[in-house]
This record gives sequence, C-alpha cells and structure tokens, in this order.
Amino acid sequence: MFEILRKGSRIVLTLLVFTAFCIAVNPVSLAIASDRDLYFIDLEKRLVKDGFNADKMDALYQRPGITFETRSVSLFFILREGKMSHSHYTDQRSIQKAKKYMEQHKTDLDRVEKASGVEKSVVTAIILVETRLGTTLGKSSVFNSLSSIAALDNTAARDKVWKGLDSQGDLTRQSFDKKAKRKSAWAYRELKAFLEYTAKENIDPMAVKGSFAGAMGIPQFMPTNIGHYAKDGNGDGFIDLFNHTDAQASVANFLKKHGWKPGIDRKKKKKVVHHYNHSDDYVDTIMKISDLLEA
Ligand SMILES: [Ca+2]
Repeated sequence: MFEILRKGSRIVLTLLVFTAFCIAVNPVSLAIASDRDLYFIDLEKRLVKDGFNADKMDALYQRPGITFETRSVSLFFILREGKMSHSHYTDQRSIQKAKKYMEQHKTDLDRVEKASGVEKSVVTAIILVETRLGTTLGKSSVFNSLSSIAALDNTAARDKVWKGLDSQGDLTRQSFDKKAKRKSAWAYRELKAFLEYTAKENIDPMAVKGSFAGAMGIPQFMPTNIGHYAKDGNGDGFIDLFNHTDAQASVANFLKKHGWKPGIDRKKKKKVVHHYNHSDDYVDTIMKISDLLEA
C-alpha cells in the first residue's frame, strides 16, 4: 500500500518537475498570442519605417487595452453613410436644445461668426448633428479603430473580419479584399496624423474615444483634418476638440477654408457643407436646422 503511494507520488513529482522544466525552457508556447502579435506587428514596423520612434511604438502597442476592433472594421462594410437619414435632428426637442446651446455659448459663437464669416446657426447645426451638441462623442478607441482598419493590408486581419461579418450581403471576397486594402491605406494616413496630433498636444493616444471610423471630438474631425482646420478657439495654446470653444472655432474654420464667405447664396453654402460630409441628406439637414435656429 505504502509502496504504491510512494510510487504514485514519485510519478506526480516527476510530472511536476517536467512541466516546470517545459515552462522554464519555452514560456512562449504556453502564452496566448496577443492581438498585437497577430495583427499589428507589420503595422508597427511600417510606422517605425515612416519615422515614428521604435521604442515608443513598441511600448504603445503592448499596452493593455490594445485590441483588434472587429466591430469597428465590420461597420465599414455594412453601413452605407450616404443612405443614412439625419432628419430626426430637426425635431422640436433637438431644435430647442440647440437654441439653448446657442444662448449658453453666445459670446464664443458671436466671436467665431465675426472672425470666420460663418453663421453661428450653421456651426451649431453641425455640432448638433455630429455629436448631439457634444453629448455623444463615440465610445470606440480612436487608436484601436484606426490601427485595426490600417491593419487590413494584412491577410490574417482580413480573414478575421470576413469570417466575422454578420452578413456578407452582395459582397464577394474579391470586392471585400479590394475595399479593405483601400480603407487600410486611408486609415494608415489617419493613424499617422492621429499619432502626430496626440504627440504634439501631449495627449495619451489610448485615452481618446471617438466614432468607429476614428472621427473625434465635439466636431468629429478626422485626424488628417486637425492639422489643416482645427483651431485653438479659447487661446490656451492647445487644440482640444473636446472643448466647445475650440470645437466651434474649428468647425467655422473648416467651412471658411472650404470657401464659405459672408453673403454667399444657399447653393454655395450647400456646396461648402458637402465637404464636411458627402451626403446630400446631411447637407439638407444642416441647412434646415440653421433655418429653424434663425427663425
Ligand atoms: Ca484651446
């Protein structure tokens, strides 16, 4: 009996020693591959090649919370922005809130209107539709979203998204791959601009939340737009798109730089707003809200 027990415990002990040996010799084999290992390694190398600091990129992509955002990426292949309706923003409740916003921010909006020539009702209309006056700013990590879309030039990343689509609709794998590669090139430019912006303004890239497409702040600017059009409205030396005064000045400046001038006719106004969002329904909604706010 004791002999059996001794033999049994010897076997258990031998097994334990062997397992410990295996872990010590090859710890990687037991670790689960991270999303960074699976999808972001090539992207990280590309960023370094394009001048971003290798140690910083290494540290960034190893932070907790770094994930491949299948949902954000999938939405690109499901949603049709051009077919979205914005008409619910013209209901009475929304207009009342926007009127209140214009009163609350009257001093800043008047200053912005004077400096840019863009009516404050138009600036307010855009902020209403983009983020419900700064109350719905998006819940996605801009860094994760842009990294995930940018990683679509990688076959493993495309496989993951393709298999995870709820409905592939009339999309063929070939057309999916083509669109994914195009979106990857676009997102890579946005990702670079995002990393440059956050470094310049001393913002933690992992702390910025936005839309699934990487649009951020009260005016939902894409990162490449920030350098060209964003303004420091409150004059504190920083461009903070989560600050209302900076956001208002940035929206107005965007429209001004796209051709808005005092006294332009409605047709020209609509053409300028179209640069903000290439949807006719969006443009019509902004104009209608502006009319209602001025009535
Ligand atoms: Ca500022």
